[in-house]
Amino acid sequence: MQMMIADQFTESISGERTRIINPADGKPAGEVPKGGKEDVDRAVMAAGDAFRRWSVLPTSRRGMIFWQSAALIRREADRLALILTTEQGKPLREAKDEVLGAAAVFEYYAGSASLVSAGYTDRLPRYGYGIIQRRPLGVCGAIIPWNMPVLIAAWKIGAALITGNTLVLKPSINAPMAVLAVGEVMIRSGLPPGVLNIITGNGRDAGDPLIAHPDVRKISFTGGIETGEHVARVTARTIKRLTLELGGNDPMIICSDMDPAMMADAALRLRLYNAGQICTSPKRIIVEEGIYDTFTTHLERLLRDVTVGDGTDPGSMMGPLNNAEVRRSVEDAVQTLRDEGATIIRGGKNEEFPKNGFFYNPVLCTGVPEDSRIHAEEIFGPVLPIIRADDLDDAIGIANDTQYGLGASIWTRDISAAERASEALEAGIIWVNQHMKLPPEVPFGGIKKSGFGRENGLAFIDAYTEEKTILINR
Ligand code: TXE
Repeated sequence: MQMMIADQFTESISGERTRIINPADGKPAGEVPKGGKEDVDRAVMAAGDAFRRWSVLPTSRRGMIFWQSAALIRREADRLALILTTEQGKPLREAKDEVLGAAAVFEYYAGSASLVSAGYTDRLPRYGYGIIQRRPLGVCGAIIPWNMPVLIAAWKIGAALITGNTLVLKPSINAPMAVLAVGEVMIRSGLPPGVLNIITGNGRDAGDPLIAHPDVRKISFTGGIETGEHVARVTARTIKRLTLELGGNDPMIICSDMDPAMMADAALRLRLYNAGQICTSPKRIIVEEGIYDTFTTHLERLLRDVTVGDGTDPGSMMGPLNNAEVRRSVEDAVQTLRDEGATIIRGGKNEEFPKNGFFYNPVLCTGVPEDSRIHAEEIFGPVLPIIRADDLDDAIGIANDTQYGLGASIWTRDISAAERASEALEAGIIWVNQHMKLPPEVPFGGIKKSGFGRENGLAFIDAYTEEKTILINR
């Protein structure tokens, strides 16, 4: 796989390449150029050149390229999903969901094209009149993680490009190939050279030069809190705009008026999706006293039958974790829960995994103490900690006791309980009787240490344009 820069496809200046590992067997899944500062400089320059032409195109023309890209992504969804599974690990079914989700995001931005350039005029009797235009920012930068690379890339590409900006995007070195393949589809759909530039490389060599670059006007970052703090410090030096999405520790509150068997099934499916490696995965399951015992009994039974295996095997409900580091952090978190006195129940049918894969059987933790460390730190993997709550107020208190504030869900048939929780829960998005649903029509982003700024919805217009006022004296 090649980088995408002005001349469309190119190798890194150093000529070095990085091997991408298949998390199911530890074998090479492909290789990509190892990008560095010189490549970032070249990409930013190409994006600056392209900006002059791209930013003055009618938005409907930009929209056409997104319609066309979405159609091609849908047509080639199986091919793209296979690339994603072999580098990221998720089951093909989920990879295809993600690829089709990216197509839906491009369709949303194509359809939103007419909203983008709408400025307004104002008659000001003492001053003449004012023309208030919405202008794109210029060259933008995006940095994305490995967990949902295609979908997160689509959010950032869609918003930046439809508003007339050009983009330098750096995917994670743990899953860059499907994003490159989407970029290539966009080129085939008529995207002019230099509008989207994809630099593959690690955070230090390729990420740092991008966030520090003086000609980049905005960074949209999705990743961990520690890296996010670093990005905030570095971008402040050049006064860049910044959007940060730094993960979540989402509570899923289940009230005692719900059917425990149905809820156990929902909790399991949601939490094991993408092997739990999703920012909005329900990471703390808070269950009201009345159904706690029956809920956990059902969950334990369901967990035993979970099939973990290679994502390309249609029988696998869950794939491996993406890399050794994330598996180590999940193992550490489970050990901490054990030390705190929680009961650890191992699920999963399989015990024998390929030696070099990053497999990890799902875990159920009951009897989680209220002051457990899980409230402080998100567990980025297939662990279901079940926390007992006396009543709804107690559940809301536990839910809010975290530095994160990305998403939260409340499951009940009682509309006043749903309303009370929706008001009191501290998160950027609240779901009632659902979780993890992120249609591109609604804004997405967190509060507290989950970050700031919003993606999608109509928020993208403010995030990627700025107003310019022209005041005319008659
Ligand atoms: O994240 P990083 P990683 C959490 C999750 C996970 C942990 C670490 O808990 O276990 O973060 O994951 C780039 N300058 N989330 O290591 O390091 C990096 O190359 C510029 C939650 O993947 O934050 C990658 O492209 N860029 C999260 C991106 O930042 C730098 C999803 C994210 O990497 C950089 C993923 C630097 N100095 C992980 N250093 C969520 N929001 O859901 C790294 N990068």
